[in-house]
Amino acid sequence: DFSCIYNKDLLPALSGEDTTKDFFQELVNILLSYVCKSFRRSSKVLDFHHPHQLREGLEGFSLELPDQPENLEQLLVDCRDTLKYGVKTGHPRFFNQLSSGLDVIGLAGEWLTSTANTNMFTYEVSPVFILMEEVLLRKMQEIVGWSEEEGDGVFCPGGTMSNLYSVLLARYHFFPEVKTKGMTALPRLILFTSAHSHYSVKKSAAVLGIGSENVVVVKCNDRGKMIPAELESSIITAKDQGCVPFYVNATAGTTVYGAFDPLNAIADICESHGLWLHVDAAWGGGLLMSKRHRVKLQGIERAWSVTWNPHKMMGAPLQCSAILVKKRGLLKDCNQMCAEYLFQTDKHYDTSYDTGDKTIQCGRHVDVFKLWLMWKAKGSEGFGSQVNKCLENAEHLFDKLKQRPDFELVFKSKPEHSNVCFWYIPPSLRNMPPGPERNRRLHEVAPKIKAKMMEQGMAMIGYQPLGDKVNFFRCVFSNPATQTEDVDYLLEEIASLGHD
Ligand code: ABU
Repeated sequence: DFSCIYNKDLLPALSGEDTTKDFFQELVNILLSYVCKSFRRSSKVLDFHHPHQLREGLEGFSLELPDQPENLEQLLVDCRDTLKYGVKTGHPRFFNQLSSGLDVIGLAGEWLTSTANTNMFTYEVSPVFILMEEVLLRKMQEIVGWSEEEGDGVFCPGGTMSNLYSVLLARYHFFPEVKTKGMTALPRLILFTSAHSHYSVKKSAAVLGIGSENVVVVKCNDRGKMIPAELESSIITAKDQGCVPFYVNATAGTTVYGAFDPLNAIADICESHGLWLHVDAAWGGGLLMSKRHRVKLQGIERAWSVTWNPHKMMGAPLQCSAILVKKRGLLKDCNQMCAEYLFQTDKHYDTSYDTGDKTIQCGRHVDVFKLWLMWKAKGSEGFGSQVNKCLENAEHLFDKLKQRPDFELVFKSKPEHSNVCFWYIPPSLRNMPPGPERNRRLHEVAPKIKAKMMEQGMAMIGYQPLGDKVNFFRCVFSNPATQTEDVDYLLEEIASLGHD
């Protein structure tokens, strides 16, 4: 019973050691119980409440901050409630996001990371983690296919930041004067990305002062892949207009369709026009770990930079995202500010390991330890099997959908990644001819089913419209806990919630 014990009784209080151990023991019990529940199919994925309900406080769970300290018993109750009203993203029936799953070793790594509570900017405060980052980046560069003489990189907070780095570095590579003189010293720059690519490319252009209107959106085929001929003609048009193309983003695993752009054809165009090629493999990068599927990223070795998020397909706990850069030294030249209070050059060790000055952050979270530990636990081959299993689940879903008259696939070909996109067609729409009225009604189906599904809490899946396609479900698999029985369950759940 911790009802008479307070924060002041824990370490660093004198004789606080036993109380601290007891408190942590209790907390670990709460966390372990949550971990076990996350894998149990009989438990809910979520216990949904509207924001105003949670804000007002549920069953004594108050978000308000007190003036006087509360006892540790209350804090443990708060910890339990925080997990209770959250979403179990490790549940085998959570299909909502590209990042899902609860990797036990990864979680252990995250716990250790928080315990160490250090900063990735200098070797002097993070000696082991800095070297682990170097080892991981080298391994990932090798898997991408770069030579030993090439390659640099950092782990940063998510794929959007990784993509932002790529635009920043490309601009600096061609126009180093931008670092001191700013955009006024530069011509009108243009970058290219496909219609199915992630919105972070446009966001990067906006953040970096290039302007989102200077991002040319290249057409895709029906499958969501960039059409190389369209890219080439867009580049020529931009040049004819007096603009300066400098950067092309190709996507390896688009967010919604899971499509892979034809990297070699795009690399040929970039080479002939002298443009920086970035490959956004935030989602698809994990397939490089699979002997069976890595062929889908053929040509990635020709990229100048690569985004790869191990927190997606490799199941590392959030966050874990790398920007890999082929040209060594560029990150440092582009971002270095030489703050003397932190990056002294007269330290007694090799200060090239003070990697913080390569980044656009100052303080940087340790994102590497959990991935390093997972890699030790699974080996590269273990990651490969994990990826294969997720894609097998996607194929199972695809096969089931093909057989069922109450569902319709958004595209008929086999999924390349683990994304499967489909509509549920309620009985009232099944015999309706295609046209605006059917589209209007079909557009309302997925949000209604999802709302009911969230209220019931037994599964979770995302939906979106895309181009001329009205709202459809996107099921993605990145959780190794998911089995084909969960896929079958999902279809039955959608059909029963959506039946009118
Ligand atoms: N950064 C893309 C993540 C999107 C998703 O999980 O659906």
